[in-house]
Amino acid sequence: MSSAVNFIYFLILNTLIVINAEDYEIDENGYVAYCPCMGRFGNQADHFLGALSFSHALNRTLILPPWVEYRKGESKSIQIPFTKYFRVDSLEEFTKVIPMEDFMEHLSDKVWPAGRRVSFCYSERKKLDGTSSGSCNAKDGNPFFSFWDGFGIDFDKSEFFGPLLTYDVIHRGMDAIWNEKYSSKKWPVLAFTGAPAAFPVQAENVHLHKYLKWSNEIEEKVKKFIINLLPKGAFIGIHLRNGIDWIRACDHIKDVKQLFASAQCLGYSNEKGSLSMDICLPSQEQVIRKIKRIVKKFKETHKNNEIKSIFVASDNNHMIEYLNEHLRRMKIKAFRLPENNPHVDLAILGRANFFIGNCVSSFSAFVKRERDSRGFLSEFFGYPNEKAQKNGAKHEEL
Ligand SMILES: Nc1nc2c(ncn2[C@@H]2O[C@H](COP(=O)(O)OP(=O)(O)OP(=O)(O)O)[C@@H](O)[C@H]2O)c(=O)[nH]1
Ligand SMILES: *[C@@H]1O[C@H](CO)[C@@H](O)[C@H](O)[C@H]1NC(C)=O
Repeated sequence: MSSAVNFIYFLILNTLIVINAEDYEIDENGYVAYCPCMGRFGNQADHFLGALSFSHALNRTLILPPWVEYRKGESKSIQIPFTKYFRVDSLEEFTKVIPMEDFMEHLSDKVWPAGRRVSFCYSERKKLDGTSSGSCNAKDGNPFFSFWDGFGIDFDKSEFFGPLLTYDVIHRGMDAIWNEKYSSKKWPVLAFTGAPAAFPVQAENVHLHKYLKWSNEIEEKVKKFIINLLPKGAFIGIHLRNGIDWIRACDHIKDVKQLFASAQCLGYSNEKGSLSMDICLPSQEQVIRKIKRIVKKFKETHKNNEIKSIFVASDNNHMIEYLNEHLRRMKIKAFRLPENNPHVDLAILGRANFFIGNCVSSFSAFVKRERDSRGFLSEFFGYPNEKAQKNGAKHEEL
């Protein structure tokens, strides 16, 4: 090789190294890591917004954890990189973040070397067999083990931060107390056994959803589906949560005032209504009635953009035939994704001209938040109450 070519190689190599070093600067203010160990996607997304708010309040970098997923017939969870579903740059507009894969590969040896890894939990977590060991036992159970072990992380010590400290940095100036008790010099990484966040997401953190933007991969799939498979024209997206686990969960509504995400329609202190079976598990008749009503309402306000189709997302029964049968006269057809893909389902629901969700479901809540941040319209099955609505309408007429 000539020396000129060599020199060019040297230049390229050097630039690459510089870029690399710049990309992975250490945050002297420290990091927050956690395992999204509770629930499935909707639950984890609620927790994520809280964790984002928490790390922002402490002025630490949030280590973006992979999403924890469960596959039928597999006993261990699998971890999907955060960036498979979401963009990093839009989150950076709000606060400091780094994907966990990048942190572990490029920074952990310097910032958080093996032998000095402390797990944080509110109070002791018993071992799987129920015995006590004065530890967070951060890797005990599923998905706890798979999550941390997937990165080769072992914990050397536990730190119980309760009962003096809580995650609630929105009230009571908790952020200052955290930083006082756990300086970034001594505690570069606060690694929590679960999300440093509340479920459901606190009202004050709902707006953070605007920084959560779907990855290009998901956006591409959404575009393909809408362009190639849906008829031209406006469409309503609906979420039908009706699997066996949900039917069982709805059994509990008689014992509680709120269930899962229900605060999104009932208000956090039930100031906007109370739970009912119509809200948790609407009947087929209620579903079709609500759709018809929305179609008519939409027609009045969007004269040149009538509803042409319904996009159905569901964990179980999409009711496609039933919907087609009952919407034939309105010349509206129902569609679904050919495959089971929760994230593409969510992203399509986010794009619909109107959305009808399940108020109790945190899966629906994801869509509602995304749509709110864009000023798109949404409603819920069974809410507001049909009778109340009719009375309200009569009232207005008088
Ligand atoms: N593909 C697809 N999957 C869904 C749909 N609704 C629910 N699921 C699946 O069921 C899971 C429900 O759990 P979450 O996402 O936590 O939401 P949730 O409705 O509040 O339900 P629970 O947490 O189980 O009480 C989702 O993560 C999906 O895996 C849907 O419309 N489409
Ligand atoms: C927040 O952390 C950054 C380093 O990531 C630092 O430059 C900045 O001064 C900190 N802000 C405050 C208010 O402490």
